[in-house]
Amino acid sequence: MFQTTSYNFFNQYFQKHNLSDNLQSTLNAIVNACIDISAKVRLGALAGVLGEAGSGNIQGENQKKLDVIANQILIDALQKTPAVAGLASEEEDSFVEANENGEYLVLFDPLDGSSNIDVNISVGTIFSVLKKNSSTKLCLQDFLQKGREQVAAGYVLYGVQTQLVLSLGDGVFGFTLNDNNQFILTKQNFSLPESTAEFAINMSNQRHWESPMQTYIAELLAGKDGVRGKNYNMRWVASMVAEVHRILTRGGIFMYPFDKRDPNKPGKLRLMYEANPMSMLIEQAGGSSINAIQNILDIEPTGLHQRVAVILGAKEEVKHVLSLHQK
Ligand code: AHM
Ligand code: MG
Repeated sequence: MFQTTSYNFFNQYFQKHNLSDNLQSTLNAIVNACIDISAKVRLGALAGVLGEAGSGNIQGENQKKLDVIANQILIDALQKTPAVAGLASEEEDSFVEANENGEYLVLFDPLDGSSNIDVNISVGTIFSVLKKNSSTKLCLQDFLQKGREQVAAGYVLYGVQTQLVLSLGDGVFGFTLNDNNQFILTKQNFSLPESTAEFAINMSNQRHWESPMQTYIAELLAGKDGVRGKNYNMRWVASMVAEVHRILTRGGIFMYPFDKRDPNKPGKLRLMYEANPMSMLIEQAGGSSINAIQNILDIEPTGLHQRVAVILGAKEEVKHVLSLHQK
């Protein structure tokens, strides 16, 4: 059972990490926006927020009403925060300016797993915080930093409970939203077992995968009778936030590999809004994360909406997937 501590997110945790006022206010803005989003998600049909927005985003995906609402809540909150120089969202065509003298950049997927909104399955907000390194006018180049450069990364999962999972580069901490809209620290230092017997992948894409991924999944499906010598269980929620939360909590490996459906897309997930923040959390919890051939956190980004193959979780499994791709 979690040992709920009596101190809350907004003071002791920040103090413990000795965070600057600017970083504190940036994180506060993100977290408060997520508390507002959580309230909308919870009410669903009662607030008239379910269903399609009737619009599409830059990536040609249909937007749900809640995608649009969550995006706007975050933009409004961040633009009002002087410490934030700019932001980039999965739902925006290009980056958005915030404050001229801001120090931080916030990148986010406002509502990940949106295909699950209308069916009442967990969704979440994923965020990544970078420092603006130049003193010149905000430009695209400011955002194109490797995942390794992230100052903070996290997500808020709107699930059975609303939980915030955050890393400032010093472990991964979990907070649960209470009835007073405060995030209370409920998990110190998530720690990922190096091995696992549980995997997550969308099997319906199997015929489109490249051969190393075909080999890997065939090995897992062969269970005790195959080369891996043990039975594996499978889960697929289709919400990366829920999937990563499960892996941080009880271990596992998650994959959205490259597939041949569209050769112009090296994966479905986005490097800057999904892969980088989740990779930082997984690495900080003792796991690893690759795009099949290299560590995701070392990828030099070339575009804000860049897609990437993602294989993350238990170290031993990820290492095995890497070795199959090196053959
Ligand atoms: P989204 O950001 O548009 O919701 O898409 C990302 C989601 C991930 O949460 C999830 O892992 C994946 O898409 C599910 O894809 P699929 O529908 O192909 O199973
Ligand atoms: Mg997403």
